[in-house]
Amino acid sequence: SASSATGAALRGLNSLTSDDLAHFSKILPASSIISSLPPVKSAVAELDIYNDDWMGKYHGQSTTVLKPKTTQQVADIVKWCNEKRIGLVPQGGNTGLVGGSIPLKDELIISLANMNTVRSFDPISGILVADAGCILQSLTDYVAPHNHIMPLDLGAKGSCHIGGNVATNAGGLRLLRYGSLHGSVLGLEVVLPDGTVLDQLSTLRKDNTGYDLKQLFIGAEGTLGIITAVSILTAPMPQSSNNVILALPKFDNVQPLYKAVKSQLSEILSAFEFIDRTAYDLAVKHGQGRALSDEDIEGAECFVLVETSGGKREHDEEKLNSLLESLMEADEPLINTGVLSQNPAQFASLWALREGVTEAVSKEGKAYKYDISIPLAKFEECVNQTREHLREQGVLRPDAVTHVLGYGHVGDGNLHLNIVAKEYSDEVANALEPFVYEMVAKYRGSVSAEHGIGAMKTHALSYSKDATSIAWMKKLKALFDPNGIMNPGKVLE
Ligand code: FAD
Ligand code: 2HG
Ligand code: ZN
Repeated sequence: SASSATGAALRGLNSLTSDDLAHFSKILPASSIISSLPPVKSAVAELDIYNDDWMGKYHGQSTTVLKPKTTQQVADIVKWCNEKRIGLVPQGGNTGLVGGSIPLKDELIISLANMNTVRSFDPISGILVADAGCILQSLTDYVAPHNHIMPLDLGAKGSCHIGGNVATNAGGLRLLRYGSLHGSVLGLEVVLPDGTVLDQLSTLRKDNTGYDLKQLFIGAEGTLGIITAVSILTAPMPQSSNNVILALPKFDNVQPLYKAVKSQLSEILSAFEFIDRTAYDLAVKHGQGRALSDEDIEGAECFVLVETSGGKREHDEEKLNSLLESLMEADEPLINTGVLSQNPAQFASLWALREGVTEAVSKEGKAYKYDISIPLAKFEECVNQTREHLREQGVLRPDAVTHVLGYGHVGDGNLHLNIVAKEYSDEVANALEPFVYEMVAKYRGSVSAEHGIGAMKTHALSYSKDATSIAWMKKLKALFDPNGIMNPGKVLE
């Protein structure tokens, strides 16, 4: 059960005491400590922001949040925690969707929010070195005047930290074009569980000097160390960007459409994102982007957002227009219509329809989120099978599950299966699991495409990873963190 898993993860760890607080007060100024314990006893209500996750699904009981400003302060805190066997949770923007950033019980929260300075930027190479607590949007704003963009983009950009992005190996909306963080992150600075600082903050594109240790921390979700700085390759800003929303009469057209779009747009294709009709309707209902006209959405079963980014406006528009023409003029058109953005406001509005689904779902109710990799051909089947299964289980009803929807990153084979309920309840959870994980395993898919394992899926890891892999993950964890203080109970049980 969940509580026995929590018990096992926290075994041998100690709760914070006033002695610990007194020690932290020597490392940090009072303004960087939020605690309900004496001698600090500060704004206790403020603790909730750090104890509750973005979805309102996970709730910790931490008594204390520390907000260091320097790597040395992080190192001093971690060293103490290791000696005193105090569990700690690194926290970035707290936008994670798998409960990884929230303590299981009363572990110490270390927020990176005050480590938010850009350390360097080279406009020639595009290499940016920044503190882990820099907000993704602020880094985008920082490199923009130098005609560069961040290699990743996601709906949480206004709150998530670059350190959190790296810790979760966030995918997002640009992965199709710029690849994963395993490629674009060039270096990391990490405070290891014993308080040692691992300085791998390289700014080299090429560096084959043995084991690439930094890769271990990308996607480790704070279980192997605290990332304090990131060196990342940014991309030249495209000179021209366009987007279009395509309305499809049926899901079966998505695959041939993807093939046609890839071959015709070729090097200027920068995103190919999918939302089903339920996702679209929820986005519109909750004011994410402007609704398309009734005529444009008539008979549409799902939608695809295509973005192009290139070097020359006329060239890109010509390609996009001839793509649309060829799609519409085919004997059996793959699309009903295409709505092309005509100006920056429309460009943003079309994106909002896709990017805003998560926000819309959270306004509609309580979300169960399954972030899965499965063959593209199975996207619709998975959503429909889940809905059918919930109907059979008797939970598809106005006071339980209200919506089952699918959207995601087609090019990456990543479906976001969301189930919206009135409340989080055991009844709904038991109807969903292990059903969803068994479905994913049947397709040899992944139970986590991009959001991570966190606290949500530790028990589900074995659906996607074999016993040998999990055993080696555990050995690595024990090697780095023999006392199990670093984000206990996350990723591994
Ligand atoms: P947090 O939520 O604070 O933490 C996430 C995990 O990383 C936790 O386990 C935490 O302990 C660890 N962590 C945080 N900072 C550090 C650090 N400095 N060192 C070590 N460990 C650390 N995810 C995607 O992959 N693609 C998307 O498209 C996407 N879209 C989203 C849209 C919305 C509206 C929301 C709310 C979330 C979305 N997410 C997406 C999920 C989430 O935003 C990402 O996982 C993000 O990268 C988390 O960053 P954060 O700073 O908020 O981390
Ligand atoms: C997205 O692609 C995010 O919009 C969030 O990864 C998905 O909320 C979700 O399930
Ligand atoms: Zn996503």
